[in-house]
This record gives sequence, structure tokens and C-alpha cells, in this order.
Amino acid sequence: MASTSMSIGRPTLIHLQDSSSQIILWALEELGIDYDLHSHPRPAKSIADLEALRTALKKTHPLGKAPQLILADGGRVLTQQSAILFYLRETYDKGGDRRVFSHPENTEDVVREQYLIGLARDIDSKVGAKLMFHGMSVLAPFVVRPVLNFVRRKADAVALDPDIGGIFAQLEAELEKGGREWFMGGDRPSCPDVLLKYFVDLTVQSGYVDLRARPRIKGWLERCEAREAWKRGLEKGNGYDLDWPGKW
Ligand SMILES: N[C@@H](CCC(=O)N[C@@H](CS)C(=O)NCC(=O)O)C(=O)O
Repeated sequence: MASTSMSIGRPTLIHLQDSSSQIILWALEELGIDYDLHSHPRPAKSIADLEALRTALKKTHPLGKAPQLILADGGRVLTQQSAILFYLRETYDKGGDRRVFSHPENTEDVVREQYLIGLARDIDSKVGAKLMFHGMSVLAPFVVRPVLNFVRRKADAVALDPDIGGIFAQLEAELEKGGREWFMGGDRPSCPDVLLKYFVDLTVQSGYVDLRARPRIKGWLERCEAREAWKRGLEKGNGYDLDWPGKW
């Protein structure tokens, strides 16, 4: 059963265990605002369980995915991690000393944010493709597995692994430039940091990248995880296991 508590006047996060909505929990905790949490457990492997989850998620938004943010007026429901993050920043992190996220200060910053979001989306598509091939080769009937494994190995070797390696090399270089602690520079995380956290975790936990060769990304992840808000979010999030290959 999902745990529910919703009230008018506070945003509500529709959260899914072991998923990207964990980073929205992080953002909500960073901002220190009152919010309600409606948490769905990650279903077991059966198709029926998955359909039940999607039916439940579709009650609040037709896409049937998490995260969803029901805005404080109880009306509009936002989806898409990046849109939710920017909404939260622009709505609740107005400025002055109470700013918890770094905000763009000029056109260069705006372009850089979009560039970093683009890298996060690139990871999403490459890792998503790897996971799909992997899932197919594990779940397919025995007789077709050799063919699927062949296609999978080709796709990994020719495109997906080199692409993922290239993106991580780029992220490493972005942190190296000027000794940045956060991807937008400065002394605090930005929306792209929060977004990237999930995609980096997904790649690392799936075993698709080895951070021993990426000390700056490793250090950045440790900085993210040292934040009290991250720890509080994890306690509330009901699990954050993204090792999908390990679960099949
Ligand atoms: N593009 C969406 C992706 C949403 C999405 O695929 N969420 C996954 C969890 S990471 C989900 O709801 N999965 C449940 C399902 O597919 O049934 C975003 O940025 O939020």
C-alpha cells in the first residue's frame, strides 16, 4: 500500500521507491518547505503489479510515472524531474541569504544549465537503452537469447559504452575546470547537480561505469551525499536501489 497524506496549501510529492523521485525529495528537503509525501512501493516483478502501480500513478497524472508534484493549490500536477526542480527553485528559493540552490546570473549560466541538463538526458537515453537490451536478453525465451545477447554486445561495444564513457569524461572535465565543487560552480548545488545525481547513481549502481577512474565525480557524489537534506530525503524515500541488472 502507498502511504498517503495530502493537504491543501502544501505541495505533494508523488514518489516511487527506488526511482528518480528521490532527487525531488532531496530538493524539497534542501528548500525546507512543508510538503506532503505520497509514496508508492516499487512493485514486485509481476506484470499485474506493474499495471497496478501505473493505474495508481495515473490517478494523479495521465502519464502514470513518478515523480509528480501536486502544486500547493491542489490543482496542477507537474511531471518531469527537471521541470519540477526548476519549479521548486523558482517558487520557493527566491533569493537572499536563504538561497539553497545556485541561480543563473547571466546568459552564460543559463546556457550552461541547459548544457548540463542535456548531458543528464544523454545519460538517460544511453543507460535506458543498455537496460532495455539487458532486460530483453534476460527475460526473453531461452531460444532467442543468443541472438539478443549478440545484438546487445554489439550495441554496447559500438555505441552505448563508448558514449557513456564520453559523457562521464566530459562531466569529470567540467568539475576539473577551475576546481569546481558543483557543476555550476560556487559553494552550493544547482538544479543540474540535483538532476545529475540520479543519472550518475543509475549508471554507477547498474555497474555501467567505474568511478575509480573519475575521482572528481566521486568527490562530487560524496559532497551530495554528505548534505543533511540528502540524508533526510533518503530516510523518507523508502529505498534507493537502482541496480536494475542486479534485480533481473
Ligand atoms: N521523463 C520522466 C521519467 C519518469 C519515469 O520514467 N519515472 C519512472 C521512475 S524513475 C517510473 O515512474 N517508473 C514506473 C513505471 O514505469 O511504471 C521524468 O523526467 O520524470
